[in-house]
This record gives sequence, C-alpha cells and structure tokens, in this order.
Amino acid sequence: MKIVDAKVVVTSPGRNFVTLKITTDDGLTGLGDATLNGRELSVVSYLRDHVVPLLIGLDPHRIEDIWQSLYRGAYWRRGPVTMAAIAAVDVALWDIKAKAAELPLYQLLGGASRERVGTYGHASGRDLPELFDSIRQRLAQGYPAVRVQTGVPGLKTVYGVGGSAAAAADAGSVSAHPRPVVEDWDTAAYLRHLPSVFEAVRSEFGAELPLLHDAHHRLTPIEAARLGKDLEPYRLFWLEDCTPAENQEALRLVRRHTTTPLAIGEVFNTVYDYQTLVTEQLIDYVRSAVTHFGGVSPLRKLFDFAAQYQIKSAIHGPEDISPVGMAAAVHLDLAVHNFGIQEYSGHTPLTERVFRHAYTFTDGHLHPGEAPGIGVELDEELAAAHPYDPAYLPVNRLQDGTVHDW
Ligand code: EZ4
Ligand code: CO
Repeated sequence: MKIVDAKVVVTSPGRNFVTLKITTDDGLTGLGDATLNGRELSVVSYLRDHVVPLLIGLDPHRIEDIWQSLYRGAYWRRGPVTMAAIAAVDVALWDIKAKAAELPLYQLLGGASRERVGTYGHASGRDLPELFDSIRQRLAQGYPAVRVQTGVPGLKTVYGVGGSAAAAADAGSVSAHPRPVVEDWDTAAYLRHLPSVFEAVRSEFGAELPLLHDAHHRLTPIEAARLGKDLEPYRLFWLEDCTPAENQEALRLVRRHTTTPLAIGEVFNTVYDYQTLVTEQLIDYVRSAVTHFGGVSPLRKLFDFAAQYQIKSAIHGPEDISPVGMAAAVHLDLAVHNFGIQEYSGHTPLTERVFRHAYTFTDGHLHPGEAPGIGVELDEELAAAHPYDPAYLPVNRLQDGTVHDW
C-alpha cells in the first residue's frame, strides 16, 4: 500500500479545527486531528509545506518508522506545533491500518480492558447558586464526576467560569474575539475563596461525588501546596495544573505538603516533560491529549511508562480537541490498563455533523464503537462551508496589569 494524497482541512463549525486526511492507492482514507487552539495556521503550514510532500509514496503501514523520521528527521524536535503535526499523521495512519484490518482501532491496541470509559464534565458558576445549577445539569446528563470552577469575589472574569467572555473564548466562540480577551486575576483572593466553595459543594452534593478542580497553571509551588492542603477535607479526585510545571522539580515541594491527588500535562508534548514527575511519583494522572503529544503511538508509550509508577491516564478532552482527536482518545482509553478518567465536553451539533463519529456518550460513559479505524467521517463540503475564523485564547493579568499565567 502507498500514500497517494494527504490534505489539510481547516474548518470552523463554531470553532476552528485542523484535520489531516491521508488517502492510499487502494482507496483507504485516514483522519488525524492537528488542532492547536489559537495557533491553528502554524500547524497547517507545518503539515502542508513540510510534511505532506514527504508522505507521498510511503507505505502507510510503517507507522513507527514514519513517526521516527518526522520526529528525528526534522532535527528541530518537540514543541506544540511539531507534535500536533506529527500527531495528525500518526492518528491518520492508525486509522488506515485499522480500516485495512477491518477492526476498530482499540482492537489493534490490545483490545478492550473495560466495558466503557468513565468521564468528567465541567461545571462552573459566578456564585454558589449558579454553580449548583451547573453541577445539577451535569449530573442530569449522567456525568459520574464533575470539574468545579468558580468565580472569585472582586474578579470580573475567571478561567472556565460560564458567562464570561473568557469562558466563551475557551469554548471557542470565535468571531467575537479576533484579539485575546483579557481576564483579571488575584491569587490571594482565589486561595481565600476556593475552600469555602468546595465546602458548600460537598454539603450540597454529599461525600461520594468525585470532584475535580483546574488551577490552570496559576500558582507558585508554595501557593499550590497551601491550596492542596486546604482542600484535603473535601477529598478531591484531583487538583489539575496547580503550577506551570515546566519546572518539574517544583512539584517536589507541592507533593511534600499535600495528599490531594495531582494531575498535570495538557500543555506537555513529549515524555521528557514528564520524566521527573513520573519517576519521582510527583503526580497521579498524566493529562496529555493524543492531538498535542504526537499521536496514539507516543501517548501509549507514556501510559505504559506511567503505569510502572501506578500513575493513571486522564486524556485532555476540551472542545478544542476535534471529534477526530476525541475518537483516537476513546480507543486508547478503552484499551490501556491504567486508564483513569476521560475529560469530555462534547461538541456543538454542527461540529458533530462535520465530523460524524461512531463513538457514543451514554450515561456519562464513552465507547469508541465498532466501526473499522477510529470511526470518524469528515463531511468535506460542510467543512468548506465554515471556513477558518481567527480566534485567540484569553490572556490573564493581575490587577496592576502584570501578565500572569493563563
Ligand atoms: O484551557 O483546552 O482542562 N482543560 C483545560 C482546557 C484548556 C483549553 C486550551 O485550549 O484546561 O479548557
Ligand atoms: Co486543564
């Protein structure tokens, strides 16, 4: 078998998605997600200008060899643009291999290790009544676990909190924000307020509901240690991205002070970003997405590495991972032994028409379905009717104007 065509499709059915479609001489096609939120066109160029020409004529079955040649052959390794581009190739090739075998991808990854894939959904509110309504909505949708984000008194907009312009941009409401929205931030106010929110949520919803929280890289190590300690009475499922974590050693300090489980990694793109975190058991969940980590091949290796340290998977699954990236994730989730949880936000009805998929979401659980490959079909005509629309993620500033981590 030979690759005869590879094309990059950019579409914005409400938010931007970048998709690679590879075609072989016997008519098989494979899809891969290359969406890098807010920097989409850089990956489009990387693929169109530098990767597609190299793919034509290659044997699509040689996934590992093609992956290594794109990674090592470029000389310039790692980074989100490179790894999103390589991810799209990797997933499209796995899609083709599984279609050629007439099997759903999870069968090639060792088969199902479980019946279905547990998820968590996002709840948020500017105040407690709004937050409680949001949690109730997620529970009504069947979500078995809920991520809780809250407004902070004195701040206008906070990451992940519904109703804010920043939340709209995060969710990908594109044309309204051709330049980044600015959020405001005050760490001391957040650290004072958050434990009281979890106390209220626990007394309203009981001890059993798994609760998660995303600190979105905003804390210093000692602040993160304090927060983890203060949240211990509420038994979180995890505290996510408590520090920026480029400095992996910083997590030693956090870990020394708290038993709140820690999850990190949605902005990481290779196993090297996790080396200290995993070997020193400084975290409990690895959070990378198939789309930003170079594909199914390296993410599987990361999960196997993490398994040696009893660390579990928790694939990033926001709206900016396309249904193609989500499908690949769900196949991996079903197959790996050390699965932890899958983040799942779903997509708009229009997005679900552009990308028709075999995976299903029922009673808060995902299943990849039994279609050969990853089980996603791209409607190219509908995709073309919704062209690229410039959009940026928000930036974050302290109240004196200093730029802060977002
Ligand atoms: O802000 O995917 O856990 N999920 C998150 C996401 C990220 C976006 C960035 O593109 O933190 O909502
Ligand atoms: Co996150």
